[in-house]
Amino acid sequence: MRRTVTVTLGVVLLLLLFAPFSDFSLGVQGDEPFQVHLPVVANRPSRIAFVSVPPYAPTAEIYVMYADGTEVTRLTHHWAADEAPAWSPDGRRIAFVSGRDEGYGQIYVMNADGSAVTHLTYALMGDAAPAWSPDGREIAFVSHRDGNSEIYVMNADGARQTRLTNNPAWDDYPAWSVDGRRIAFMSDRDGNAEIYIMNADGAGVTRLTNNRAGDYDPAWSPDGRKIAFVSDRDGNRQIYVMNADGMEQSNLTNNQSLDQDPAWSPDGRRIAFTSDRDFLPTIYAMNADGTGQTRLTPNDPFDNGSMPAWGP
Ligand SMILES: [Ca+2]
Ligand SMILES: [Ca+2]
Ligand SMILES: [Ca+2]
Repeated sequence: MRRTVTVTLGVVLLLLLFAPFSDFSLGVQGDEPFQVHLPVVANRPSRIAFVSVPPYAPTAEIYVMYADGTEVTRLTHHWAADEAPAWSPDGRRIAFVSGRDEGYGQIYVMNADGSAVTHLTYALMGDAAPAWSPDGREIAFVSHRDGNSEIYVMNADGARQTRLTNNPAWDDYPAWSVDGRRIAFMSDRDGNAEIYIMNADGAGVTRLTNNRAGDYDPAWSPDGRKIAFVSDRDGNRQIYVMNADGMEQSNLTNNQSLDQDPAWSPDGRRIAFTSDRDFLPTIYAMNADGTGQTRLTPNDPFDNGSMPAWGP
């Protein structure tokens, strides 16, 4: 009996002694033995932040996943709605809109892992649609603080909140050009929703679309040449793309469902968007020419996703 115990103990000790070494030898005999020990930032896939209402939860929360739809991680945990995520250019922070303090939306920022939530705006009537400038120093956003929807800009820490548009119309959906010199936005100042661009100081407003349908939500391509946007000119909301001067407007999605919220991948080859073609809104991505439309969030009847923001 005693000998059996001793032998068993000896075997356990031997296993404990050699376990680290066997792990090590397994590691060095693998195909890429040292990859797990080195920073792999250069090979890290890009990430998509998005909004989803979890099962049995009262409101929307912000999630992040890799661009292939894997490793979905929840970032916010609050009974109030959290939505409209926008990446800082370095991928380290996410601006978003939350009703957690005032009950109506205000702009917040958090680290990309959901920590260090900071409250940036406190306006009456609420703020929305944060969009980070390409140099990371400023955030454009929408506010109703002066009586109607206008585009504003502030430093990324919330300082120097400045109005850029001054028009009784609905002005919304700011999107920076990659060189930081211009902001595309939507306005119905000429009778219905159209896409406009202006200089980053609010001057030089130029209309890019001109039709009787609604045109919304511009998104500048990373090379600065194209603007994706949403239009219901063909009967329901679809994703379109045009040159940055408004020429060559073409349809990328063409179906009976609602497709919206276009967001370019950092390499400009793909566009993520929200589609309700599977009943609930979910995140899709397609090639920049509209081909290869694939669902990213799981094909589960309870899964839903919207407002994708494609980060580095
Ligand atoms: Ca929430
Ligand atoms: Ca306005
Ligand atoms: Ca229009």
